[in-house]
Amino acid sequence: MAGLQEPRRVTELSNELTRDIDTADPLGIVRRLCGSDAQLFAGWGGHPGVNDPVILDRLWKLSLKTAALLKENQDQKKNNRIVFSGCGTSGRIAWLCSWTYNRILQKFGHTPCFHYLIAGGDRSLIISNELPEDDPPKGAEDLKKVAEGADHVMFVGITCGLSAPYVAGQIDHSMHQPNMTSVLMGFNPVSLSRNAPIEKWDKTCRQVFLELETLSCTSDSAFIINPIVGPEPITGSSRMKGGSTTAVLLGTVFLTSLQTLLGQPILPSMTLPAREPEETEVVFDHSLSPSLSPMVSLLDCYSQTYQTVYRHSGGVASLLKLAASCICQPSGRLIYLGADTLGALGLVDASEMVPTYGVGLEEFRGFVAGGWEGCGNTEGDLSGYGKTFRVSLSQFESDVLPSLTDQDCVLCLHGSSQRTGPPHLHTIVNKVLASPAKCGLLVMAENGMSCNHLLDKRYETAVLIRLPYYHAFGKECVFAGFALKLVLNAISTGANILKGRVYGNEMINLRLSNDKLFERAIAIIEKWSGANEEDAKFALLRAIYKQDDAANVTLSHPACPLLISEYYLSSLFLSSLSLSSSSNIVQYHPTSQRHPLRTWLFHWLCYWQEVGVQSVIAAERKLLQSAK
Ligand code: S6P
Repeated sequence: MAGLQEPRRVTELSNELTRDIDTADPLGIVRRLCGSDAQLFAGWGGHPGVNDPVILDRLWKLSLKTAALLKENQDQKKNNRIVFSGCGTSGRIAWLCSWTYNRILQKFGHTPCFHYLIAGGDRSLIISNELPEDDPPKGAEDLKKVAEGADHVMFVGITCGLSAPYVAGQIDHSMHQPNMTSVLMGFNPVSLSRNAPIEKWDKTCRQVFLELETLSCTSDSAFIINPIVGPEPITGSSRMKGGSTTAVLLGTVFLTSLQTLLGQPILPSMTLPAREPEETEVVFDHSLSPSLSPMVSLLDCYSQTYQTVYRHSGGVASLLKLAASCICQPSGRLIYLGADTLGALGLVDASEMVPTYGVGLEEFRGFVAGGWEGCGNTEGDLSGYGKTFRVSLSQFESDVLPSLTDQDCVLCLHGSSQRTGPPHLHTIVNKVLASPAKCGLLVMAENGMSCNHLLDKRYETAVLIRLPYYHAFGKECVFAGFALKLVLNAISTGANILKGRVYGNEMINLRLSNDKLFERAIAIIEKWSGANEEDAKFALLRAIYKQDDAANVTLSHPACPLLISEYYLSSLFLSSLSLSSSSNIVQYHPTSQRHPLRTWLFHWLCYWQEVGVQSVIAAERKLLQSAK
């Protein structure tokens, strides 16, 4: 498969800090995630990181350009728009950030001008849908629609792996429009961006992104924001560090621009830039520029938030343990309840479990006070699409509350600045506390706010994280949201690790529902079996199609149209297959407690065995050695 023979993208490498995360206890898991998240701020492998002067300079120029566009909207009544776009988690962060920044504009009497796009539309906000990620023409079409009637569009295409064709299609469109600024955000060197052929398209992501990179050297309408933050703690799981870095970078650039526009400091303690943005020269040493310092201080606020979260590692680990005690039960569930941005972050975290760990739709759920109302999403109330989209607390009360058992964990997410919390949340929480479910409380506390009213001794575990920074512009819980994202990622990842869905630091129960995930699966097989790429791919196809006979597996590349739909269906079939684990596989697994044989990897091993016993023995030996 083209592209697989090349050096792997940083975002698809295995992180050496987490290689044994599957053998760690809850606290050990959180500590390893702390080390991996540190790379977000510290950088990795000699590449420029978020604090590198080269990256800071680009962020600063981008924030100046944004501030100028926002000012034109204010002074000249122009219709400039800022569009964040991405697939999966990148699209979800795009949604959360555009929602927040529009609320800030509205609070200060300005017209909202931030938009988001997510491959597959709003349904992908909470149900993963990877196939539209592979569609560049659809990406371009979605962008054209949102740009209609605008004077200027600043397009920010987010693809953590520099790998999403949907975003490539949009960048390819935007960089050839005179009224668009193109920004590419991702966490690999452009030279390592994905180069695999794309169905229905004559370009690769790399060709498009390299063209943008060249343009960015000469034009102020093209930007590449690609600090390197190291491999993900679970290989390829860009919802983790990739999503967090996206949130940090969008906040750093666009909150700074909003500060310039509004003449209001992001935090009361911050000073406004000393000079007008237009007068600022390009600087590569931020300490020389008084204008740059508020932006850098903002970055530091995120960094301190990270540190504060992991100073509560013990508390995070105890919530993880509580969640895992339910998830490890045969029909256990983890349910997040919250309000506003914090509630929405619960929805997002839960939505990512299906593709990453191959779990059922009911296993991880999020509910938010008010449901879709006030969530700032384009398509409004999505609850008509089915049960999974019924996300309000009332819907929780009718759909889930009556069925809660002691195998369920309900985690209440609170912000202490919501003095009493939304009344409905309070009522529902009381009902949950009276149910057989295990209840946990997580409070993101603002400095100086009392939280006693939230504490209740019926919670099995209650954790309070007091943050040095909480709001931006007095109301939007930007830093509390970032802190919560880190904690929820740790809890849900940890619960899946303890359930046995991670081997070493690989997700081994992923759903093979698009090209990128298919490629990742091949890489996992190569790694554990020592097979070459072709053999690994062939074995995987046979496992998917349940075909032992080579002649029946003629589809050689997932970009073939038939295979796209076929293997999507097959992967669904595979998920159901994976639930019925057969006991004869047990001998291949060294730590069956932790890895309950529900993964396609082990099904693949069975298929492999029938044609190459030696390889299975070698793979088994490897598994056993690494388990020691
Ligand atoms: C990753 C998540 C995926 C990705 C999506 C986009 O943990 O499950 O949904 O967000 O594939 O990836 P990228 O690299 O284009 O941002």
